[in-house]
Amino acid sequence: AARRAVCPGSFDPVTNGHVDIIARAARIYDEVFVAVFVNPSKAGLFSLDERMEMLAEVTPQWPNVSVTSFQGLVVDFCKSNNVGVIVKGVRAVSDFDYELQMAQMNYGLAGVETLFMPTNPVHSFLSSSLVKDVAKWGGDITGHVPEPVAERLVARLRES
Ligand code: COD
Repeated sequence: AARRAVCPGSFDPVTNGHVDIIARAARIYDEVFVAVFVNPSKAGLFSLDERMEMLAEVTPQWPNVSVTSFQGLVVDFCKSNNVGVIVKGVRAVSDFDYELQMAQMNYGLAGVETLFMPTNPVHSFLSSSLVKDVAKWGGDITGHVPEPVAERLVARLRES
């Protein structure tokens, strides 16, 4: 059977930290789903469609990666799509605390495993929210997000 993994997240927007984890997961598993979590209680800067478009734009070089979305529990997404592993990037010890709780909950709920991947240190301090904040105040985000994402960020923040 094909070994399938999922990289779940908000991806509002996708950063180079996310791309690094997706690329590394694509080397380990036969198929990787990048699944954008639909959070009804949080609007975000980009719509679900925009987030998925950007993810597709920056992952064409990995033919075994596909971009999708999900509502509800990540383990239910796993069940419906025959996915056995959740891949998570861990930036620092501070991430580990909450990620460990989620991993244990997800294993308990459905026997779905979690693979923790240590972030490339060049992305340790990177998050979607920091990128949005830096871009908002005119800071340089080159190297933190793929070029098409940087362009969309600048355009979106100019609108507001
Ligand atoms: N370097 C490497 N990896 C990174 C970096 C970085 N700089 N930044 C983020 N990541 C990785 C992390 O693994 C992170 O979890 C993932 O990318 C996604 O990041 P975000 O910020 O886009 O997404 P989050 O943290 O908002 O996503 C949270 C989930 C949507 C994964 C989580 O809330 C979830 O699974 N929700 C579904 C509901 C559910 O099942 N809840 C119960 C869980 S027990």
